[in-house]
Amino acid sequence: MKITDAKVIVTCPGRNFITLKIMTDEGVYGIGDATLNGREKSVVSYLEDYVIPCLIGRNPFDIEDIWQYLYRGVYWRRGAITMSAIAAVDMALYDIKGKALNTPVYNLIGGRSRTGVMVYGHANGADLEQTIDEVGKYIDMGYLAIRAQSGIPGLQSTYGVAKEKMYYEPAQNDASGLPAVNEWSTEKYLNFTPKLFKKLRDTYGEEHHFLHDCHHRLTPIEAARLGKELEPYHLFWLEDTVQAELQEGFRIIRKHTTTPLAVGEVFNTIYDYTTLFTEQLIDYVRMSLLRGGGITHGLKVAAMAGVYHIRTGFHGATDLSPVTMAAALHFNTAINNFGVQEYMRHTGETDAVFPHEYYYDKGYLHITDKPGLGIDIDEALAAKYEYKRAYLPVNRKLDGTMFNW
Ligand code: EZ4
Ligand code: CO
Repeated sequence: MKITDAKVIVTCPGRNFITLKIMTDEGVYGIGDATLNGREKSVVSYLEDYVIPCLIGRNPFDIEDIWQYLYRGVYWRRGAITMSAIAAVDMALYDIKGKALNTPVYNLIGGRSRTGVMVYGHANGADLEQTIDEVGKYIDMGYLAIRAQSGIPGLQSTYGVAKEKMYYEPAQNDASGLPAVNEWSTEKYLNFTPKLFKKLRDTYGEEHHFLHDCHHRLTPIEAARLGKELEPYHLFWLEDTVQAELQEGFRIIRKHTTTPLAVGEVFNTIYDYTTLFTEQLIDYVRMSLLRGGGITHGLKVAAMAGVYHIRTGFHGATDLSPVTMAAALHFNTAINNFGVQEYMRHTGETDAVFPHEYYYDKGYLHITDKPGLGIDIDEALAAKYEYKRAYLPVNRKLDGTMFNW
């Protein structure tokens, strides 16, 4: 079998998605997600101008060699753009191999390890009372794990609080077409957040898993304080407490708290994790297959994580397309050290562009035995939605100082 052609499909059914489609001489094609929220066109160029010419004529079954060619062979390694582009190729090749061998992708990487993939949903409200109510709605929908984010008294905007409750959309411009500006106070946040989780446990008891995302806004010692104060409420995890480039910072957090830690949605290779893994400083790997070089690299990361008692909890926000979700579900079904999968729902508009096999039932996502990834793109429908530049917000402290979003 030979790759004969490949193309990049740009669409915006409510938000921007980039999809790579690889075609073969036997008529089988595969698709992969290449969406990098807020910087989408950089990956389009990377694929069209540099990657696609290298794929033509290759045997699509040689997934490892093609991966290494695109990683080692480029000299300029790592980074969100490079690794997202490689991920798109990798997902598409697995999709092709599954279809060609007439088997679902999970059978190519270990087979079935579990009956379903536990997911967590996103409950959020403008204030404490509303957030408590929103969590109740997720419990009513059967979710076993729920992330809770709330507006903070005294701050006009907070990460994770959306107007459209089910479909959180972080990328949207301000009136001038530039990034919206959020407002931040670590003091207000740290004083408020333990109250939220106390109220959640008082209201709903111990049965459900509760999660929370700090979105990189604390220093290690502040994260240690929060982790410690949240201990009585038994969180499933506390996510992205600090700006994560400094792996050594996690030593301080770990020394002070037993609250489980998750990190990595902005990471893109196994090398971002070496200190975190070998010193057992975290509990969950957040790097999605999209950001981290696809299934080929994800398998290596999960294998190394497993040695250190670390499980997966992949990023699954609305800005990762249903193609990444399909790939993640095959992956999560096959590996042993799966923990949880983030599931921020896509809108009906997006789901129509990406017809898929996976479905939600009572707290779990399930895949079917359809060969490949069980995902497709409706190109005619995709063509109706023109790309719109949309930035992620930026974040400033109350005195105007530029901060982490
Ligand atoms: O901010 O995917 O856990 N999920 C998150 C997301 C990220 C977005 C950025 O594009 O932190 O909301
Ligand atoms: Co996050």
